[in-house]
Amino acid sequence: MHYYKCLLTWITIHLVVPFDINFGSCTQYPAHQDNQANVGQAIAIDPNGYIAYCPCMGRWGNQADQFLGSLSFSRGLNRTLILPPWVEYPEWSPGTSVQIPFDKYIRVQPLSQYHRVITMETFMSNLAATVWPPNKRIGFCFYYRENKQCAMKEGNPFGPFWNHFEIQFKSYVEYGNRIGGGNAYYSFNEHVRSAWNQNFPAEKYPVMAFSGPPGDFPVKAHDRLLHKYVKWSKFISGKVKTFIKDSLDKQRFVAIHLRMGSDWKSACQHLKDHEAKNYMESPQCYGDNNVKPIPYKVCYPSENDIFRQTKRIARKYNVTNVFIATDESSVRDRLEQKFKKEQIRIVSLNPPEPHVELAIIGRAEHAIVNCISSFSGFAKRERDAKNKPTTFWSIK
Ligand SMILES: Nc1nc2c(ncn2[C@@H]2O[C@H](COP(=O)(O)OP(=O)(O)O)[C@@H](O)[C@H]2O)c(=O)[nH]1
Ligand SMILES: [Mg+2]
Repeated sequence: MHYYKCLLTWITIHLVVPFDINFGSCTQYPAHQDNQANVGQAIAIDPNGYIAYCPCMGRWGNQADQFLGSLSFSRGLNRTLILPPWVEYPEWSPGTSVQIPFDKYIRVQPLSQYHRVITMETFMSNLAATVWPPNKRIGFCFYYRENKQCAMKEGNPFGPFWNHFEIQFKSYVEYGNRIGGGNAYYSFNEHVRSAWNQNFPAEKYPVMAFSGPPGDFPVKAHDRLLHKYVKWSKFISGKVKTFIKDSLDKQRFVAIHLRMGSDWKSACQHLKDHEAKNYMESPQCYGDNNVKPIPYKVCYPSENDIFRQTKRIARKYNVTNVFIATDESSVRDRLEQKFKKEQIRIVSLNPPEPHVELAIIGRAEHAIVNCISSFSGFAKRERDAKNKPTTFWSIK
């Protein structure tokens, strides 16, 4: 049955329809439940080409940060952005990764108000066989590693990411020195754009598949504003709604993000050992031209400071509920005890779910977050997009 369906599809694509419509290939990559409607749909082919990339750096915070630069880059080049699955690293299986469809967490439709996008599952299931046949699969990297090859699939998550879609690269191109080096992703710049288009025209390179995100980390100030097109999926917002109804009795609340796990403590140690004016997501609170060293406590605040700062905000907003999102539950437990005496109730999500916690922070009257953390950065951008106030630990 499957064979006949595939054959029929092939005949339809190759003999019946004009070149710019595709009705699907034989391999189906499952989309998230919110987006099932797309499977098997007729989809127009973008003659300007596509951009694909592996979100191969960091976890959610980093991936979501670099997604904005990649979105902006794609619009500058006027190519459709293929929305990659999010890469997650299961705790129970160190050294491996899993690919989670983009639209499990973030809606596709609002993004298309800014630029043309398609999920990687939909692209691979419906268009790849025609637009990007195996002999056209060329990997793009900033610099070659050795033997004129990009390390597209070396190590985790690089290998598992492309293998998830059974993608093999036939050849490679390096673009760093052909496109103006450090400015390669500023595709709104006329010189940069024409360098990309001249070197890599869509006819020869229908898909530019990048080994990593074609966007800066941390996200540039102008691209941060694109967060207004980033909306939580129904899957996440449904969970948020339930939590606010059941655990907060729909009452007003303030939220705090405590990034305090052991990996973070070692990362913050860098600020004790070296003077740094920029560190990870720090431009979100210090801007791009900070001149003073960043104090350690901005990265890793003391529990006393957290207590005082939170109490002040709770009083200011006249709320008795404080939502805590954290990667270190022992800090939360100690704070819970301290706040009991203040008639303030600490609420958190149990079991923890990072995306749902972030989305809850997005709904609070006020949020205090970590300037250095890209996970916090997501909350800050979402709240800015909604004109909601946010402050940072240990910054006046
Ligand atoms: N459940 C939960 N997980 C968190 C929280 N903060 C951090 N994490 C986890 O730690 C990871 C931090 O990595 P990343 O997102 O790259 O942000 P960054 O390292 O803080 O810049 C997140 O993706 C989560 O998996 C939190 O408040 N709640
Ligand atoms: Mg990180």
